[in-house]
Amino acid sequence: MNERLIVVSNRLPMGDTPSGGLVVSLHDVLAASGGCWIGSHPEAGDDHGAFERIGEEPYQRLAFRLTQSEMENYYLGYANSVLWPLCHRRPDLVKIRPAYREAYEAVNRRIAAMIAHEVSPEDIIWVQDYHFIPLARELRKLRVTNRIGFFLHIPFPVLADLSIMPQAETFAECLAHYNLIGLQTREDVARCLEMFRDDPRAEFMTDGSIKFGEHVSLVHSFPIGIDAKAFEDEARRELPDVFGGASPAPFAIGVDRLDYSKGLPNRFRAFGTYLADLRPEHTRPCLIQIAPPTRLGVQAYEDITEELQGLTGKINGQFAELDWTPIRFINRSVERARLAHLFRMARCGLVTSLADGMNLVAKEYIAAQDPADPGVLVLSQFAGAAEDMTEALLVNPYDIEAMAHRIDEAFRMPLGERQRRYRHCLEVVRKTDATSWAHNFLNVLRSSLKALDLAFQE
Ligand code: ADQ
Repeated sequence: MNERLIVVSNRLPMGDTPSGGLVVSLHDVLAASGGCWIGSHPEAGDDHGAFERIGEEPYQRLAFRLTQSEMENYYLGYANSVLWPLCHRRPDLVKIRPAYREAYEAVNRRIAAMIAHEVSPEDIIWVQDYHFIPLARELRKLRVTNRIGFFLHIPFPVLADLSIMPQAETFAECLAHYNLIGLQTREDVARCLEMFRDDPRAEFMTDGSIKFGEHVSLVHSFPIGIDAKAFEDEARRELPDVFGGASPAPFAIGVDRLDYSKGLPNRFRAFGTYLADLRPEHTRPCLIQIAPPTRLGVQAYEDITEELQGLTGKINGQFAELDWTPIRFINRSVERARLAHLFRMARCGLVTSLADGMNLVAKEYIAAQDPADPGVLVLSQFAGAAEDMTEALLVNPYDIEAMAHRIDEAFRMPLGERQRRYRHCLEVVRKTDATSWAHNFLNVLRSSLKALDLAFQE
């Protein structure tokens, strides 16, 4: 059998040296299977009916270009102003416009038609994330009978919020066209099953699969991870002088895309409360927050940027001294080697998401620590990572006082306890790494389908 893996994601990863857990792990799997990766690229040719082929080795990359209107209505619109806020429990930020939904459906139809031309009978297709929920349905309409799996990188929405979505009844139906629905956590699986249980069209089979019309799907959790070994190695490399000669006081670090789901205002407020009420006298701790802007053009992202600039100004205005700036708010992305180095130097890593599929920064922070003198991860109970990393300092990010106390605890924690917690978290990071994520998903996709094929033959 000459099986190829076809990965579909919103954006095509570029560059010869891939970085980031997801890209690296898929890169390896694709290279081994001689498969192909399909995704958008801003410089792809604008032939609307065919992919542009970029490179052949070690696997093919097939690019498509999104038009200006598709960017506005499909990407910034339906994907990031409807589905993203809805899945992150911010229905107040959902913007419903008919043009968004139409563009979302149209892009999924267009890409499905292009994939249908590419696919061979033995291929398996793995669709990534909320940009492409209807893709399997569109492929099935074109009589593509291959195995198709789907992985949702963000939280599965709560049932009560689903009805806010335009054409809410199609959500379950679209998902049911996938043979395997992969989610980050067991809690996500529970929410997805609750949705199917609430839907009279869905029938639960004795083997745990769900029958929906003529389709049978499995729902399973596959916690995503990082390339742990590579990140541990990266953090061990000596880098000269990241602070330009000034040796830093103990500091906490946050690294996030500048997104309202990451709980940054609450984090800044908690740090302010820590400075005001808990900081030992004569100490000058800092919070280094690295947060490059994303999704420019969506109002909610402009609002959060402004709110954070205001908070930084206020807290620094209140506490700064001529030679001490308590919050350093850096709106840029930082290269990975430097990031790993900063993680290792930081006494405390802050991940305070209000909702988050997994949060890879939590795993990167742990992988970067020095085992002889590790820092402490303060982790939101609402990040998917908290389901397994139970020895991080878990916190409710809505509780500012509690977060301030967690920061204090992290700065004061004795070495023995730091090491114990670190070792437990590191074990989780290594066990649920990027490679096992991809392999586990693909193994279940293959084996579930064998079982289903047999069932259909009987
Ligand atoms: P994101 O919301 O992007 O991912 P996250 O999982 O934290 O969140 O991944 C961010 C990645 O970007 C990390 O590797 C991080 O190091 C990097 N990064 C962030 N800020 C950076 C900066 N300033 N400079 C350089 N690198 C930076 C979505 C979901 C998550 C889920 C992932 C993967 O929202 O919940 O964990 O997909 O499934």
